[in-house]
Amino acid sequence: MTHFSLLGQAEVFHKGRIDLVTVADQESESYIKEALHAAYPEIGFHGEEGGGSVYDQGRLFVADPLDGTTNFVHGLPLFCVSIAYVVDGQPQAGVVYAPYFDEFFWAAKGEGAWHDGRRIHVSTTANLVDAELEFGFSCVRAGLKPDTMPIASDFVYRAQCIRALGSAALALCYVADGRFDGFWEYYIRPWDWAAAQIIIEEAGGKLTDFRGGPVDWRTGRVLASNGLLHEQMMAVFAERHQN
Ligand code: LIP
Repeated sequence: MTHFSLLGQAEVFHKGRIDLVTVADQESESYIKEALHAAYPEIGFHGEEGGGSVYDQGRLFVADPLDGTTNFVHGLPLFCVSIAYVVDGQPQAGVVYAPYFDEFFWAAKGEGAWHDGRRIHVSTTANLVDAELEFGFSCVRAGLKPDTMPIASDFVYRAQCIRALGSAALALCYVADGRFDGFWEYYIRPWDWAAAQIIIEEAGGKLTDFRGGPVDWRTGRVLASNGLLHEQMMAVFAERHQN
């Protein structure tokens, strides 16, 4: 297993009260942006640290240079780099790499989803009561207070268990390879889910908004599952979002 001397000792700045950025985020994004620009100068770039053009127009690379920054700062090894190639808001290819575990996930449209050279598939869990679900708290950073906790309490009594790992891109890849059965989050940004969307879809799962439609990248309501559980999870949201 790789040793990271930076893990837990990162140089940290605050983007907001609880929104952290480290030198590692910044250097990783500069490196990714420059390398992609050198190879594909005609393709735009949309990154967490430098922002960029809107998500749903033209050809873009969409990157989170360090997803799970708070984990990284606290010395938890659950973090990753996530890069998607997106055309008019539709992810065509995605890569997610978790350096501490040296795990590499990728997918491209029509070519399947892969984890370290092995084809991956979503789980076959068909009932919520047997499902392990993941969620996150992006809404807190955004200064919003949507139904995250009420929904979490709805799921905790219906699923086998719920978890909040702190790296959405990684957790979504865990849905793709069957470690998790489902995922939801309010106000999650495209760099957190774009690469994972194509990985989940190519693994046989679904990534939509809470009603089963395409995710609106501005509001970022993301529901992902193995497909079999999608209707059951949507029903839980429907109960809370009746109006
Ligand atoms: C974070 C995530 C986490 C989510 C956070 C945030 P960052 O990304 O992936 O799971 O809940 O709000 O978006 O800031 O570490 O790249």
